[in-house]
Amino acid sequence: MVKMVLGGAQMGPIQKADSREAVVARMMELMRQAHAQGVEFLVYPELCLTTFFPRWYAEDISEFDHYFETEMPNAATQPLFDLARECGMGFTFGYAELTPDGHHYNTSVIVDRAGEIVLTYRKTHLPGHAEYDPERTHQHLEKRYFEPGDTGFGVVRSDGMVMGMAICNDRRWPETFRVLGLQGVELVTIGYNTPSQNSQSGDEGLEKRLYHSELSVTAGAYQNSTYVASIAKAGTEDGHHLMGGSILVDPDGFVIARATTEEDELITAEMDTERCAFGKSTVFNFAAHRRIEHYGLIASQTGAKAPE
Ligand code: CDT
Repeated sequence: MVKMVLGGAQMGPIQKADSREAVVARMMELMRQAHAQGVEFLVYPELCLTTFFPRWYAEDISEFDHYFETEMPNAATQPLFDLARECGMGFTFGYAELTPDGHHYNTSVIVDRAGEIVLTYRKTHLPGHAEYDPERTHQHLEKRYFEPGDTGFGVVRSDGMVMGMAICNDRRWPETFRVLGLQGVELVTIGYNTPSQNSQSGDEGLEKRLYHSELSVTAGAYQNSTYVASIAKAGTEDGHHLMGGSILVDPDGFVIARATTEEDELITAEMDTERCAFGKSTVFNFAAHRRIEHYGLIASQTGAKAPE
């Protein structure tokens, strides 16, 4: 069981022109603030070393390989790993990964207090589209630049608690949380880049998007009796607005910390993994109550099939 201060490091916008070194300096500043406030585990957003480049179309996708990291840590991120080790702080962050054999993933890692990567996750649910779509108000080309992740939703017991990761759109799928819940997860970390406007629906703006994000995350926390840290990259990147709304959520589904800006902003809350035990042993005691004989469709069918 672990009692500690959990931190969420919301990041403000990152422009195309910003260097990795400049971004890592901002991440380190947030880590120093977190350390001063007693944080022992810090959560950064999805794709937090670069601008959210899937909003741009490139005919030849290799033109965007410069947004990808070929190793982790690397020269630009090593100072962050070093600072975390000095502070005795675990952390997680997202980045675009290009593997030695040429695969492109939207990836996040958990780094323990000793500075070692202890879990890698590659995004499962890739939203958007693969080809330029002139009908949309803006492009969301994750299906063009990334392959669906090959890791699945794993967990790791690290620094005394069971942790797992999801990335952005994954949070909208209850399957994500349940697969992590079935492995006893006590902290789910989620980074996101969510445009504040739906590119295909003019009436889905910032307010609805913030609501749907919070609804998904608080439900996932409650239904699996786990803490969740859901952390944004926010603000206007090269003219395109991303919503903020970073939150930390307790195992009863209540928001225990909330960002109020669209800038680099630290949020913190006390967490105690013992609080996960009540829900996991009562209403969401999976061993006692789940009826898997009726859940087969979830793992055998993608599209919905309504009766004639
Ligand atoms: N980055 C990411 O996954 N964003 C999506 C936008 C959905 S609209 C294509 C999200 O679910 O927040």
